[in-house]
Amino acid sequence: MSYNYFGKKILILGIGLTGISCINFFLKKGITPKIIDESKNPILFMKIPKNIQYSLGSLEHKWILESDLIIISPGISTFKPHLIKARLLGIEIISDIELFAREVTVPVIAITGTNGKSTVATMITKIAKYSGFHVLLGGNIGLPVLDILHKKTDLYIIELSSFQLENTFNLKAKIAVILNIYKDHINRYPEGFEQYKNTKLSIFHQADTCIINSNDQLENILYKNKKNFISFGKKSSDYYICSTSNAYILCYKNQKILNSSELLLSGYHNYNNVLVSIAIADAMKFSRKNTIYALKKFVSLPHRFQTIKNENGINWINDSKSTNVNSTEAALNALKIKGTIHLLLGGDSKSNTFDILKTYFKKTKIKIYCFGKDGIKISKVCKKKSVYVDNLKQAMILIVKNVQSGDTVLLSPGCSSLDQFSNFEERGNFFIKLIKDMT
Ligand code: UMA
Ligand code: ADP
Repeated sequence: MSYNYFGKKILILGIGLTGISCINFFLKKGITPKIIDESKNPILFMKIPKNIQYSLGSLEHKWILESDLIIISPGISTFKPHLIKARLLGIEIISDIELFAREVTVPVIAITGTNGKSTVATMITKIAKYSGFHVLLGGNIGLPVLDILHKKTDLYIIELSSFQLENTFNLKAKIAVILNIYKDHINRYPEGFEQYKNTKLSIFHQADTCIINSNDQLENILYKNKKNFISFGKKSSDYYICSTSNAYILCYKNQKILNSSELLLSGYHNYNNVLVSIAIADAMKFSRKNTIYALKKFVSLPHRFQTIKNENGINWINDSKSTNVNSTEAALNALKIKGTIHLLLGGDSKSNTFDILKTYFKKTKIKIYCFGKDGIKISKVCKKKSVYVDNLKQAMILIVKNVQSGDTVLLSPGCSSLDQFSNFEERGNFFIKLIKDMT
């Protein structure tokens, strides 16, 4: 089906990376959209091309009800009352991913999940490159998909957040993957976790092959919809992990593929990421030899369980990309140490709770330094072992006084950084600077 945008009044919501990529998409077609943003001072304001009409300061603008087609940036909730009204009046609201999906002509691997998206999307990109494919990676990882549409490539690998899937209806992925579904972004979904889960599941609607985590129990849904699927995770899955006394073995059916000791990555969550990357690579029919070669060379992306310094018996780990409690849990499970863990936890919890860490906190030698917007709330999970401080720097002052050889200091905040930083990179880089300045 070909889509014609000529003669339509097109409005873009959000002057961020997505909004700017949408303007350029339409300008290339000879169509001039309008754009609005709630902020009076959007960071990318200077990127708006000349002759584009814009409005700043509010999204409740008369242009909304005057438009035929609205493209919404992922950071903007689609459940705002005036957008619900627009939809009820028949105004079409779609994502940039939908625009991409309508035009893409080469195969797409689409990856979503609560945690691990960027890691797995990058792993599979590296594997595809080693396998001789020309491949482009984009989406939630930081490069809008419209900026890579119609570029020369054999394959697209796109990382998708639930926000991006919300208004996407025609994505026909060759392979679609849901890495895991944990409670996150609860503040965004009026109907709660089920709505978040169903949004993630929509990635499978028109996919050729679906890859699922057997811990998420999606098999029945896929059987019912006669979907072609591959599972990873539990022992009964197609791809699974066996433990031995000193390592983990990654397996497919009864075949051993890789020993975790051969990897540069550490942590069970990362072995799962490697496992699912093997499943994707196999489904793409990439040679196993290239796949294993690429995976053995793979190192953590910055800010994902990344060792910054290991000196005087003290290990300093930056896991600033941990923006929900499940990623903190994964980081803690990856630590096998005799000394004390000094955990930096806090920021904006996005209405999530931290109770799943209670048992772990009880049985572990741990000191918890809670900071930021929800620091006080989080410190109540394990009052005895927690202190509340206003910010990361104050936490580090205490840690530097307390830390001993054999200990690990872990920033795995389990929260969004936006209460005190512009993004997780800024938070992680500030932590790295504090380590350098204070130790
Ligand atoms: N804005 C409003 N009203 C709102 C929210 C935002 O007007 O209620 C405006 C802001 O003032 C700003 C603009 O919208 O000017 C920003 O739009 P955006 O928040 O959608 O951000 P983009 O710059 O377009 O980046 C988006 C993704 N951001 C979000 O989903 C929040 C980027 O993911 C993604 O890399 C980029 O598109 C390219 O596809 C970032 C992210 O934090 C990394 N993602 C979340 C996550 O990983 O947890 C989902
Ligand atoms: P995403 O793109 O989904 O945010 P990242 O690969 O950037 O995922 O990792 C985000 C956080 O989640 C980091 O703290 C990382 O250590 C953690 N993480 C990565 N993979 C997993 C996984 N499979 N399960 C749980 N946590 C994970």
